[in-house]
Amino acid sequence: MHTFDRRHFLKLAGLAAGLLPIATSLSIAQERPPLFELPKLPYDFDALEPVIDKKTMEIHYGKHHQGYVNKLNTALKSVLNPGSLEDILTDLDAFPEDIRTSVRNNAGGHYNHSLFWESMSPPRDGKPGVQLSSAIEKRFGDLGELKTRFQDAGGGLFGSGWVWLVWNTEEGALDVMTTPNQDNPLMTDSNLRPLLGNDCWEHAYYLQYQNRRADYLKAWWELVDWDVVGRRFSDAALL
Ligand code: MN3
Repeated sequence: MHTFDRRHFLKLAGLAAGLLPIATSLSIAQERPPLFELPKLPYDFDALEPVIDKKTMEIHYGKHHQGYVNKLNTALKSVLNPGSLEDILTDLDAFPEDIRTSVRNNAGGHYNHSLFWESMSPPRDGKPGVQLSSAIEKRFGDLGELKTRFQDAGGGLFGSGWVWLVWNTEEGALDVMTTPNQDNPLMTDSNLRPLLGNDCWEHAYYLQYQNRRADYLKAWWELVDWDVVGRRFSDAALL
């Protein structure tokens, strides 16, 4: 047994308990408090107006994000120790096939939206700090070019998904990328650290912008909290 990764062993043990008719083991998993909870929104529902309207925020946070959290907890109900959200996202193959898709979609949805809310603050024309600006200039030339690439990538994404600014730890460089559905960069490549992401699902903008995703992507920069993005950059780049 010492050759097992501890977390994998606990997962397997939890699943075995969930499959066997052992009341005590089952009740532990079923009666524990929720593994994951909706994080508190760091501002009021109307705080992001006029860029994102109050009704969109109420539904997006209260219905969509809450839905991902609830479904994630349900999917993991028979897993005793799934680890942190990051652990889950970077090791999806550790979960059995019958729950893997649900874990992927809902853990991704919970992670992406948590990062998304924290990336925004009431409209103000903020700017990246010195170190992040330097990395942006090195990779994109200037902030305007980063914004253009980010908007083009998000606008060109077919169907639902996310557009990201990431730090590649191996290359020591920033990049812009998209992911489908509720996937995120952590799932794509272990070298990638998401610094900023924008939600390109229609539920993020349709009430206010209808089919004009490009207008939403362009207006959204006013909300970006560059202090938060800068701290993520410092952590990811080990500055
Ligand atoms: Mn969303």
